[in-house]
Amino acid sequence: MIRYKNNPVVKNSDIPDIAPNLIDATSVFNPGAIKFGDKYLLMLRVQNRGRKTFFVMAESKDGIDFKVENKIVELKGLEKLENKIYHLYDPRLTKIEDDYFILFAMDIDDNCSLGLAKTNDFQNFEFMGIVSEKNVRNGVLFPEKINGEYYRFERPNTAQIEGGPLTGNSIVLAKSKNLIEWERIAIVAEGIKFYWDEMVGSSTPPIKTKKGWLHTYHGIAMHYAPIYQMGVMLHELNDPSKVISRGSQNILEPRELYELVGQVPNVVFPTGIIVEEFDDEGFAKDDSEVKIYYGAADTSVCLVTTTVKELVAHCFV
Ligand code: BMA
Repeated sequence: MIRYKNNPVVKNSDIPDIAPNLIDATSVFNPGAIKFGDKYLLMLRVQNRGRKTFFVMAESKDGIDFKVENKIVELKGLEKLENKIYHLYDPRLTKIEDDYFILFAMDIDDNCSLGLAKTNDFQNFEFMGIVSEKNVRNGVLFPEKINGEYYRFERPNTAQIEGGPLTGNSIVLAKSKNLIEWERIAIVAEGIKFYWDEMVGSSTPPIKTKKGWLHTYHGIAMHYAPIYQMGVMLHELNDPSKVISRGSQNILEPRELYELVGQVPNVVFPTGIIVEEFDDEGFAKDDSEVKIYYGAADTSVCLVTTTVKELVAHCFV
């Protein structure tokens, strides 16, 4: 994993003032990422000084220099919800056929659930609904149907960090006929006590490779103050409930100052992945560059690059 030398790629000072809600933004982190035509897009999680969260789009020609839009993303239909909405955050972007989907965490009422939205142009967004049971976070959609159904990983929030947030120690595979109602199939990964990934949750949407579905996740070491890191695992193409191999070590951990110090120290939290090259059958090419965007210390957006081949290899370390 090679950190971009001028990280962070987006920081709070890059967020334009958008009156009245976003003036002198406090932090920007955990972005969704996607290639849209010849542009790289990020859907940023931006916090204002009231610690209220907003989604703001940013675009780039090279995946490095981002221009942040001068407007807050509006999800049409969200206003019809009767629930009390506190925050929308940690968006993951997936293209399925001709549509682009945003799966994100929603702090509502007394819990966190997954929300889904759809767009075709990244200008108009349609809220599709709350699409999980209560207490679920870290949803990532597969980019294609498997045996005629949609798939995702999700992370039930069932573990309480002392003095911290409700988190979880299992990643669950679920399937759906319509993207709205989901049926859980199997636990695919659990936290491993005393090591780097005691708590776990999916990071970025799965990537189809010839070797299997490549799935990045975050692991939290809990021995003292939490340390958020990133790992990889590989799932069978026709049946992602089967894990081919899960790396035993993290592939990215807080080391640089911008990861060690900030709003929440010791955090790398990847949420966006862009693979540059796919073959004609839709498999990510072995030698293709992979860009991974992550939140650093819940304060800024950073970039690491690697290749498909290296990520796959690390599933077996
Ligand atoms: C998790 C989520 C993430 C956040 C991380 C570190 O529980 O809330 O959004 O980046 O904690 O604070």
